[in-house]
Amino acid sequence: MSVRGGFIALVGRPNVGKSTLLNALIGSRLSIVTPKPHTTRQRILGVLHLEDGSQLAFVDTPGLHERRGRPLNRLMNDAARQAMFDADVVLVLVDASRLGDEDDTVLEAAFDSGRPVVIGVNKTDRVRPRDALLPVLAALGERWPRAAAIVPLSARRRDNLERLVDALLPMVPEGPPLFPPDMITDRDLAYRVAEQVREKLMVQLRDELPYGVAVTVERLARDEQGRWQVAAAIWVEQARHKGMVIGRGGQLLKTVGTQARQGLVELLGGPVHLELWVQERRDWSRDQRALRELGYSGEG
Ligand SMILES: Nc1nc2c(ncn2[C@@H]2O[C@H](COP(=O)(O)OP(=O)(O)OP(=O)(O)O)[C@@H](O)[C@H]2O)c(=O)[nH]1
Ligand SMILES: [Mg+2]
Repeated sequence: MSVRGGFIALVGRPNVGKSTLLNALIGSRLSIVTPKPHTTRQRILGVLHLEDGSQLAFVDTPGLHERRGRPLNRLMNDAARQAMFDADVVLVLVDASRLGDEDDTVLEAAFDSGRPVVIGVNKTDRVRPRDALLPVLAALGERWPRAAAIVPLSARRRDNLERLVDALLPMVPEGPPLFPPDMITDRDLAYRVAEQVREKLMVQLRDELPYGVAVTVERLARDEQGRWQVAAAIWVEQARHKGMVIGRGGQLLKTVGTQARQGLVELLGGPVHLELWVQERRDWSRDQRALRELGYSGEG
């Protein structure tokens, strides 16, 4: 059998489970996941190595959305659109329990890219009774006859992922390996550390605040005892947001620190000392220069 390799853009409206699916496919918590929409801000690669040496490189992207205005939102949409153009196959993920107009917008954009499109129908575990899934799949098939495949699945339960991989593999080109055998992502440790902290912040913060925080890693090193020394800055858009991140008596930041440290012990594979502080960078999500300096460069 021939060895294959290619890129699969994982796109969909916010919150459908793209990052959960990436992590489930690769078997590692590469991309952060929260119950809130707009969690992923930049693309991240996850390489699936198959037994015969074939490689499927999945590109998780920010949820495509209509929310315009802030340059950060534009960067997020651009990252998702660019990933489609760079891919061999576009995998559009939808939520089986909540299909809507926003999915149509994403599917239209996916077909416009000219790439073959596979529709992944996620969160099937939420559909009750189970038979109720059949009309959903039939309606999708009727509305999008150009889809190369429609695969029901549950990323959370890892249901039907083999069938998804079986559908995608023949759609990528034959050829020599694209990545070294031990490479599973293109993002470095500092990026993943910052994202780990942002994940816990997003979960803890209320209202609009989760969308106005950024995290940068200022120190990431191992001391002589083999303990990781991590220091990270949390950036807010307004001075008054500082207190909201810190919380009454420092409680919120403390909770974030405890949870992030636990995540980092798993990620870094050893004891971690974590230091966090909060700084203001006024209106950073609307400011091109600030976006660049906080790591949100044009290449998304
Ligand atoms: N019940 C159920 N929940 C799921 C499934 N997959 C993901 N979720 C949940 O859906 C929520 C959003 O998941 P994410 O993976 O962050 O979604 P996303 O599409 O990456 O979201 P954005 O990055 O914001 O665009 C989380 O609470 C997940 O646990 C699934 O198969 N079943
Ligand atoms: Mg995501």
